[in-house]
Amino acid sequence: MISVVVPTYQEGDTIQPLIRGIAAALGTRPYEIIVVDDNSPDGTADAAASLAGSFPVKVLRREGKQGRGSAIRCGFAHAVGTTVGVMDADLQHPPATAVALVHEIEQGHDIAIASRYVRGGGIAGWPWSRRLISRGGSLLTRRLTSVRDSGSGYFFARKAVIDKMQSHTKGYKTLLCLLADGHYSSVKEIPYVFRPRQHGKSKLDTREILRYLQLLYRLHRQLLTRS
Ligand SMILES: Nc1nc2c(ncn2[C@@H]2O[C@H](COP(=O)(O)OP(=O)(O)OP(=O)(O)O)[C@@H](O)[C@H]2O)c(=O)[nH]1
Ligand SMILES: [Mg+2]
Repeated sequence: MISVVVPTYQEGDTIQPLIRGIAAALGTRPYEIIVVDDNSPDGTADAAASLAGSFPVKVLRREGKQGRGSAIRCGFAHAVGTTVGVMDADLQHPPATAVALVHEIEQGHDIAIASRYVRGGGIAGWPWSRRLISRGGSLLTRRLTSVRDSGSGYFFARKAVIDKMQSHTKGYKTLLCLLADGHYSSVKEIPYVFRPRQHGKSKLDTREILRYLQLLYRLHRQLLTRS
């Protein structure tokens, strides 16, 4: 069983095409899609719930906007699959790549990451400022992990690996926390091209960037005290 966790805030235009896309990608494999919505005023949760009769969709409705990392953790807590994935709702993460990621887990890898920074991957249409933040962010993690796109928001992992995540490292960048915890033996990166948003608005703001820097600082300090 595969559980796909999708955090949403104001993604009413894309949540339905996303659900259909995941269903098409996973085909006959048993799966569930867990949409974790923070009371989006645009009715994202209702739009997702209206497909629950046709697809295995669970909608978790939270009272207010509590951040992407917290929404993902909430989804993990409800996931029943032995393989658990995370993807954004704005169609920047192509659903078709999900099957390649799941395949890597089936082949024995513990974590499979959709990566912008391996051969064949990339970013289309981002301004230089966003590229710099993303690339700079990834470079800052090099001492923590050899994974090239450790800031990716699109990955699958064994539930057993996720369950071992320590609570104090469950931050905004979920994948980085998972990698820093180190409860896995093999990771595979699969290339994909991250496209600009076509609908809705970005939720990446200065506060999220500061939270990321704080997390990096904490993880580096943890690394130093371990060695
Ligand atoms: N439940 C929940 N979901 C969130 C929250 N903030 C962001 N998200 C979702 O997390 C995913 C990623 O957020 P984005 O705003 O797309 O971040 P990004 O992809 O780094 O930025 P863009 O390239 O500008 O889209 C999307 O599916 C959002 O709807 C939140 O506070 N709560
Ligand atoms: Mg996005």
